[in-house]
Amino acid sequence: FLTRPHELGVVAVGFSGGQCKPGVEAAPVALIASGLLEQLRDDLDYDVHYDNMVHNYTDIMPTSDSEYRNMKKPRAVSAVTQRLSEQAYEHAKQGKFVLTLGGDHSIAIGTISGIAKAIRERLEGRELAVIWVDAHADINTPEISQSGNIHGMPVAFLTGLAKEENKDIFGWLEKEHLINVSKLVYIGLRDVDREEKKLLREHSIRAFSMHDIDRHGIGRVVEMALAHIGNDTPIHLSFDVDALDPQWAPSTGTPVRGGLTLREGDFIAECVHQTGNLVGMDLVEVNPSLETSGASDTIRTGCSLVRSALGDSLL
Ligand code: Z70
Ligand code: MN
Ligand code: MN
Ligand code: MN
Repeated sequence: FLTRPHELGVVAVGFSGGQCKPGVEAAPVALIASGLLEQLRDDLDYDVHYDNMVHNYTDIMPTSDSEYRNMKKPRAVSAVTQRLSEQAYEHAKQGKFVLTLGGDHSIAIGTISGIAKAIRERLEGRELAVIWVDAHADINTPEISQSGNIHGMPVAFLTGLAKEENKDIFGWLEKEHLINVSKLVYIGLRDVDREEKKLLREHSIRAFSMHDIDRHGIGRVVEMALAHIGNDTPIHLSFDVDALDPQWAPSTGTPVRGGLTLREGDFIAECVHQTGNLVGMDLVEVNPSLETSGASDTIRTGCSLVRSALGDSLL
């Protein structure tokens, strides 16, 4: 009842302005060229609604974009995510599953805000839960960020921990776009900034690090994550490919050793699919121009994660 089961809206976002390494904007083309959408259509029977374009939003790029509150390219990231928010909202409002291929992780400001708003409208005020699978927490506020890169801040803006009045710099985010910190769960963390750890503690945010996965096993961790969210809650899966060990996903901007295996990543996605409550997914931070010898492996990994979240490999 949360989505029309086999209607899939795909948004390809060729955007890299949330961080400093070029190349991540080429991921959607690489993922699609490797046959991902045909697999979803032919093997998994989705009715794929895709506008056949990779959006780079050049028409709305600001001409000047100086740093603001320590954020790099704040106007560009704000404009892109605002437009993406509207695209995700349109798909989700029609009950389609929203699959977004990034791009860097700043784009989650757009996808999650749009889907959260559509879910509130469609399901009488219900709140969207988010499972954030990542080596990083991406919850820096502009002031505590060490890098100024907005891909390290999306969760802060989406939860309202970071706020800004200026409409051109995320001031377009309204209450209906935001998610509740109590409905946010992390899996895979292993490279979290000191000030981010403080925020996670202060707001009692449920987070499963690699240490927790080593201790309990991935099966128990996913069970606990889903129990925290609760039954009958619409779920968005925001999957940063750097959650996986560089062995499986070397071509990403910030690889961190000691990550998830491919099977652990797929297992998370499969279990979230099995709830029947998944309404959207982001796949982000695939950068085919880094570690070029591993680019095809990283793309394969990304495709596998998406297929798993959409119900592949379950008998
Ligand atoms: C750091 C920051 C980050 C991805 C790096 C890193 C954030 N916490 N996220 N790579 N995908 O810059 O805020
Ligand atoms: Mn259709
Ligand atoms: Mn990351
Ligand atoms: Mn991330």
